[in-house]
Amino acid sequence: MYAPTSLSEAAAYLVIENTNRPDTLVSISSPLATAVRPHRQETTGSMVQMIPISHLVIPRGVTQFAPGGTHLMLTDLNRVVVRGDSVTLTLSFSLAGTRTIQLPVIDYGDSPPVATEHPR
Ligand SMILES: [Cu+2]
Repeated sequence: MYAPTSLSEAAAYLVIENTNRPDTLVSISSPLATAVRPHRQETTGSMVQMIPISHLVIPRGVTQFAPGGTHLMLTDLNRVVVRGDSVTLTLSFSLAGTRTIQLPVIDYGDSPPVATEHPR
């Protein structure tokens, strides 16, 4: 996740590897934020819009969230996070159940960390 410049919102990116049947991400929560929702970004001309996705389908294989595309939007943060912190996210999938992960906080311009977490 990139260190946010305000407490109003932060964008988080991750890689989900699904070795099973297509699944659906039904909800996400974090102790850091009032709400976490998947968004996709759409560019029409010079207009950039973020559109909430209520049920994000996770196909078999690798799903990459990335700047300019699908991301998780955390809103109403309850504390300041800076580079080096980590943020807990709990993701609930309709088939795979609940997974809790730790997302490292980096600054814009830092290279994204290599995914190493394989929660069970
Ligand atoms: Cu967004």
